[in-house]
Amino acid sequence: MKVIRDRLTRGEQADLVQTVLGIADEAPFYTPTMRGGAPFRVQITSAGVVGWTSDELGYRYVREHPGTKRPWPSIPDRTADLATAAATYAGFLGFKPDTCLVNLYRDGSKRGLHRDDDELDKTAPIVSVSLGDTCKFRFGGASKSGPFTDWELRSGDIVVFGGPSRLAWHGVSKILRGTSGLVPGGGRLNLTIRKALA
Ligand code: MD3
Ligand code: FE
Repeated sequence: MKVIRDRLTRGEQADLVQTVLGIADEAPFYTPTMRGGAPFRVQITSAGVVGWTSDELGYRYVREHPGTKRPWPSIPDRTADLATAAATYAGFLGFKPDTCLVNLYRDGSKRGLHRDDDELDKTAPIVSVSLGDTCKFRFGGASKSGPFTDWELRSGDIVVFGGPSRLAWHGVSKILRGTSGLVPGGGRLNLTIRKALA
């Protein structure tokens, strides 16, 4: 795990929020559910060849937005290039993402402890970009029961998870409300840029 603090200026962050809102115009945010029907506390959408989703069939990547049934919008070139540059900086050469999951955390949203295990190519890193309100991020290792380290991820930070950290347990325990006015309507946006297909 490599944390790149303040990777984006405030202006670049604002531009990226507009980019995300453009994605959401074509592929609206929606609330996924667990297999048993319980809703996530996070809203999601995606860009790319495939997008991550969860419903009664479980977690998986799909080629169409579950609501609109249309293909996901492409990953904007500048977003893909930003992720490739961050991966390179962290030592992962040749990262070519095929999906960008966008998580929207409003007041009180969290994301329970989980591992990202649905991607076919586990040798590729995952690049995470934080925008808007600060969050408390909990990062562990191979065991769901810890030990953990707690991090604050702030707007403009980029984190690269690769190698041994790629399958680590992690979650978002809290959003610190009102720490940034960047996201219209408040809260936090997180982009996770991945290679899902082989
Ligand atoms: C560590 N998102 O979308 S980003 C997720 O802030 C997710 O929205 C959180 O966990 C968020 O799956 C955390 C940081 C992150 C993303 C992917 C990881 C950490 C990771 C994959 C492996 C290990
Ligand atoms: Fe995750």
